[in-house]
Amino acid sequence: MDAYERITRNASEVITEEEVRALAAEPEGRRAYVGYEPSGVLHIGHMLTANKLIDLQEAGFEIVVLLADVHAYLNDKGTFEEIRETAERMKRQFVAYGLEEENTEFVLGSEFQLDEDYVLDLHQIELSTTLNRAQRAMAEIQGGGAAKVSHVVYPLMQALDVEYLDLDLAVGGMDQRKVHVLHREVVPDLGYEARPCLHTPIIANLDDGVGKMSSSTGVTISMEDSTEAIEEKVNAAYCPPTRDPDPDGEGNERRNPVLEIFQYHVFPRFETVVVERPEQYGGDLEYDEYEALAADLESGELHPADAKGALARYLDELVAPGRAVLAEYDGE
Ligand code: IYR
Repeated sequence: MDAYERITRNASEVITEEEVRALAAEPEGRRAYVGYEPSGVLHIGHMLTANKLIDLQEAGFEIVVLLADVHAYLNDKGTFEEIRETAERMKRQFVAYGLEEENTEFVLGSEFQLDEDYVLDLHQIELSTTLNRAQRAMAEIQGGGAAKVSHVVYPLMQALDVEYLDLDLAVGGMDQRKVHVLHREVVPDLGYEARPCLHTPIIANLDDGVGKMSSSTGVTISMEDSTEAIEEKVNAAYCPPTRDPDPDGEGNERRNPVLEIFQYHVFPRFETVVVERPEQYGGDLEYDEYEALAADLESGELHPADAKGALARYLDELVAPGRAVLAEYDGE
């Protein structure tokens, strides 16, 4: 796999391909980041962008993880003290998940977002951005309730972070794309260069394959889950024997979340995937790539129940180190 393929594998979108190709041509020492609002427990959404950071690390990039404490505060996620404490917990789970501490720079937003230069740049963007534009950028990020002034400041700060952290690439889920596009439009007016962006997919809801899996609205997998909880959730998941359960759905409304998790979580982290089966049902199956597993599910060679058994096992392996970190906090 060449650097460009590794950097962009499993991505939903890159802006722009030409700019990302230029980075891939000389990846050593380039800096890429994802920002996260600190939350006590990592879930499968955090793990998906973290997989991309691991790809980038393998391609030679330096990785910055922004623990966006000020952003979480503006998005009404608690008091500043609570958020700070959660940030440390989140950092330890990322390290347990596989982002090596010595190769990853963890930065708190408050370390630079309260500096005079940053705040004055922020006010300049506020002057040139309409309320409507900022609100649209936040549509998929904002928590429930009426929009507050804080919610329109939030995306403008995110647009500035890329410059202040001296980054070459901004990474995020597809829910971040409007903020990243805003960044590309507004920072040139401040004399800064707009940076390329890469967006990862959002996995479908586990129980029905519709919409997006989210900790706030439905079943999700998180580092808090026990082995049994993971088995239960995966066994109850929607998994028809097809990649495309809704061929007529506009924008593919109903999807197969079990296959998506194999594609975006399991295959990027494990060289071979073994589906255990009793001899009487044909014995174990082994896969080196997602496509082969998906094809077997579609042909009937691989039964959804067996696929789910394997998925639960691999997810449990991915979650186990973070679960151990959380257990330490519980023991305190
Ligand atoms: N908006 C993100 C958090 C965030 C991301 C980046 I990239 C920043 O520069 C700042 C904040 C979220 O929804 O979690």
